[in-house]
Amino acid sequence: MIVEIKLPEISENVDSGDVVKVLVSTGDTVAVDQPLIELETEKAVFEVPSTAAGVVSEIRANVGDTIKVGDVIARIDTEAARGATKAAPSAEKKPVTAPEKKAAQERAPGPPQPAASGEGENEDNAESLREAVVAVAQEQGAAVPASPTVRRLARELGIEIHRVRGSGAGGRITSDDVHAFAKSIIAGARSGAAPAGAPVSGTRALPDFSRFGAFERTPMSKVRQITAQSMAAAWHAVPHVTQHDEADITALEAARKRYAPRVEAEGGKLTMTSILVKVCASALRRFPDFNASVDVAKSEIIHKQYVNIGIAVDTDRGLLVPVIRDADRKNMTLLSVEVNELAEKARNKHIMPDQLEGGCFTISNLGGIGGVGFTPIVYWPEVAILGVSRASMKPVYDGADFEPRLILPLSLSYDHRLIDGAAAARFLRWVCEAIENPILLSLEG
Ligand code: CAO
Repeated sequence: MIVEIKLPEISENVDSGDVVKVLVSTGDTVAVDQPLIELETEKAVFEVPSTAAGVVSEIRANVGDTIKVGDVIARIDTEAARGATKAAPSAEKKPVTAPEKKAAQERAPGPPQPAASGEGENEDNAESLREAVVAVAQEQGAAVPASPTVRRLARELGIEIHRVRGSGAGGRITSDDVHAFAKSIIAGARSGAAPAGAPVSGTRALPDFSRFGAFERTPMSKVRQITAQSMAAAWHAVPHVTQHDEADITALEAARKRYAPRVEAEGGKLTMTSILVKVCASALRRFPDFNASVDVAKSEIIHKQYVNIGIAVDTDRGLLVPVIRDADRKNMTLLSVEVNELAEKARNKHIMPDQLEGGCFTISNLGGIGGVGFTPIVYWPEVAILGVSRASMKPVYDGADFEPRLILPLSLSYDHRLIDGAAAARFLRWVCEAIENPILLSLEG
């Protein structure tokens, strides 16, 4: 029997992706869950597995194609499948199962959406509001509606997509819009005038490096391109300030070591990161302005009633930020299991786009590598991010003597449009005190 393998539902608001790699050839024997292609969407790069075992009789997806949910990727002859079995689960190739994905979707309240028209507003108002929202989002470098193909075209032309005005429905940017924008830049350059919305520093013409020495050019990976876009956009949209503080984790570290085997028996790893997820989830409940987004177009603040925490994970493809849903409702063992699992999936390309969205606040722990402090970039549309550096022994004066104490440096970057310095200092102090006195989590968290 010939089975058609179609592109399954990816996540909310993502209905297509670009084929980055084709991982099988016609005539190959494939097993269930074996990756067929690598797909890039606006959110992530991930592998799409086969749902049938057999021999590949046809491949419909080619590198560079944009395919939609429901499009046929390959045809598998299941009858010719002698010896093709279910892929053996391994740490390297642990698949994301459909029930896992469904459970994640059911748990997930979904990502924060661009503001839509309020109830009761007439259609004209709704349309102008939508236009205003798109315009502001574009000015701020926020996520803008455009297909991966159009984004790629903009990248190839060295144009920052959020600078382009979309003429399509709901402000969607078309390839004609990108071409028109490119022409306006060329016309502006010829006349010596900078066109409105001309690209900023990142896209300025580079010098001729060969004047200074030898060099080579290598293509940016997809994850690197996405990171470059979202970091530059956040940098332009959010006025950043970073607050630094220190927590004494001497007692916590002893407790972590004591209880680590218990958590390990449940499949988790009790680390500073998973402990901080618990502490920050409680802090977000106590300080709701840190669990918010700014809607500039409506002059409104969106306070979220759910607490989803993103974890920055260093992978060989670059930075990925998987999200732990409802972190405030999970105990530390569960959180430790989930941090471990999501970090593994991110590293092994098994993370799905919907596991990378919907975050309220992000934790970036560089302490396993080193460093005494850094200024993380707020992960827009969130309003704050906690940077964690390496804990080290320091002499702390207790009023009589210097005591050796294990001190953890913490750096909180925040969106100063919404959060003032005093509020940030209070938030971070509370986090430090909760780390030093975990009873605060029960009393106030
Ligand atoms: N201070 C001192 N030691 C620390 C520490 C800290 N802040 N954080 C972790 N460590 C130690 C751990 O205790 C562990 O030591 P042992 O092996 O002796 O137990 C070791 O460092 C490695 O920790 P880990 O990486 O296994 O676990 P983690 O939960 O601490 O980190 C994760 C998980 C996903 C956050 C981490 O692997 C990672 O990817 N970090 C990089 C994040 C990043 O790139 N941020 C930058 C974003 S902006 O570009």
